[in-house]
Amino acid sequence: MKIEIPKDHPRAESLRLREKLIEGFEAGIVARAGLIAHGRGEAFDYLLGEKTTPCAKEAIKAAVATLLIAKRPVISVNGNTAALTANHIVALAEMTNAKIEVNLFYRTAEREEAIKKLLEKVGAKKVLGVRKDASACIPELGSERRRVNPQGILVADVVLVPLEDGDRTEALVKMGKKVIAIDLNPFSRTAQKATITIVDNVSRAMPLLVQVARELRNETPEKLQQVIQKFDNAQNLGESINLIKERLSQLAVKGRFLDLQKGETK
Ligand code: PTJ
Repeated sequence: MKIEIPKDHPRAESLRLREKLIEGFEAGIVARAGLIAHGRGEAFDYLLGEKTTPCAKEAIKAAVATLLIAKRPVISVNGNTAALTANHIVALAEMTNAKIEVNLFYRTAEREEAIKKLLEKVGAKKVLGVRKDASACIPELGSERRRVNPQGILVADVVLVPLEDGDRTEALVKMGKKVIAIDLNPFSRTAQKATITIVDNVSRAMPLLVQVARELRNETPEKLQQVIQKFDNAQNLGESINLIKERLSQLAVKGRFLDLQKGETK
């Protein structure tokens, strides 16, 4: 059943994302657990104010510089990310010369194919990681995420992992790769273990990554290195956590709750 979301509904955007995920689930793209994972993300998004924070913007800039400087960048795609932002995955891959690889925790041949088809429909020329194409293995990883393409994630120097579970991030970092994670939960293992963590909703972060890639793509490698060197992931994560802490303190002040929802934080 598809519902009509009133444009003036105070939570219209959040409802629209839910509908996208439900449609993705019905189309065989999103895993059942993906709907639950989105709920956890929503809770953190609520605490962050449901907008891209200044520290997320900084992380996005460092992430783009890292992707542009990479020799073998790969964007790893799971069910939720495909359902929420397929066209931006393709645009970012084009802009940064990255490969696109399907990598699923709840891997089935049907879901791999459905995600590949969706990405191709929005312009992807090549999608790695489907069926026998994922013939290599990430060492020390038990889950289905260990299956990777020998010319893709296995040999990548930079991997963008929007919406992830922590094991693989840790394993990829151990293999010497730079991992860029997008995760609304700054406390998650993924967020804590990644090289660069973008604490934002993938539905907002992906279009911004594309926009910043358009801005930075003609910069010199020296300038891109400067952007990367200026960025400190631990400090940036700390800032996201502090932001949540401050918002919670403000929310606890009587009468401020609705003002904060409108974004009036002063
Ligand atoms: O498509 P598959 O088979 O690879 O499965 C994907 C899921 C998401 C089910 C799988 O990776 C999983 O179980 O993930 P976790 O361990 O629940 O972690 C998901 C993380 O993403 C959590 O920390 C959430 O807070 C965060 N998250 C959820 N929705 C969003 C998000 N972060 C950014 N944007 C979102 N929209």
